[in-house]
Amino acid sequence: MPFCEEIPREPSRQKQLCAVTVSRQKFITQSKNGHTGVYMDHLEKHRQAGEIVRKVVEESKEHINEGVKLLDIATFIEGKIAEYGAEIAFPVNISLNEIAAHYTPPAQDETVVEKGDYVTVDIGCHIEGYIADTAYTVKAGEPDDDLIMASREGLEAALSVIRAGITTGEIGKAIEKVITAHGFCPIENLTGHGLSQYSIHASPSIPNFDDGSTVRLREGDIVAVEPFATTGAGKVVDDDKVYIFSFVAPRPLRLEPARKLMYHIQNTYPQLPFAERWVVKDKKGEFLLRLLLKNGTLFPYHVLKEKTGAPVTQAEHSIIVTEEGCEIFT
Ligand SMILES: [Co+2]
Repeated sequence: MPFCEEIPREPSRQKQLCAVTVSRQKFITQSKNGHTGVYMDHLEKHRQAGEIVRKVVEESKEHINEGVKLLDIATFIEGKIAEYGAEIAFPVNISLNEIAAHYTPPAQDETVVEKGDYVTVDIGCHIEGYIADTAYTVKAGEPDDDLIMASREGLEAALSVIRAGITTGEIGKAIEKVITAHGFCPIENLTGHGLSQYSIHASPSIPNFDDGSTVRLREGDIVAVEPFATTGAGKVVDDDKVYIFSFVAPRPLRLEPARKLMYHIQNTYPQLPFAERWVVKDKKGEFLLRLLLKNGTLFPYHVLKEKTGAPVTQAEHSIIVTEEGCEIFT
């Protein structure tokens, strides 16, 4: 699931960024002493999550056909994650055509896939907070086309240049080169991101074009790389609709049922994003959820659509940066 650069990071997220630095230091100290046990255990959990998400990706592809409801695809994917013994890291994003990300069907969604739709599926699962994040696009009822190949080859190009010491700007350059060679634009305000325990949007950001960034990847960094390609202008904008939220902090609420919902969310989804349909099933519930959004209890992940309404495709893998290259674990 991408990070949208125009979304400001609220304080709770900044705190999580500090945790990344801490775990990195731990890695460095421990590897110098030859005691990588604790950290390797974390990598093992990322890998386990990766293995599960890989299986879910393969099985979900067969499930995406014309006439199938987005809601059924979402239920299938989220059900499989649980069945294979992982937890959901974020609501499965199922984005059609000009929608780039952050769409997940609400409880009453009747939308069905139509022939020729670009269907972008972004899936994340975790083992004890260690996340695997991956995405793909298919064209319903049709073979993969050039726009799908552009984001996929952009991802391959990025993964082929990544190693410890590379700047994130150089990664973006590799992605941009491939996508523009296809005659398309990368989405400039969506980025890949670091993954830390129970945090899907940790530093560093991985741009999808050469933004000149001189931030360098380090051995042991865990990042999700996710190029987006479009026939449009290469920028996404917020739609009014929001179906994915995350908990920020408890706030005063007068309405008893709204307070109950707030405590339920705080207890069940204290860190990772959740879907509207996981917590409310009807209009009354939706109203309560909007109250929580308005008073700052929740952070909204707005549906992101391409500025000009042009179709978008995505490809994503999560990796561990190594001295010589990277290990793809999704
Ligand atoms: Co992601």
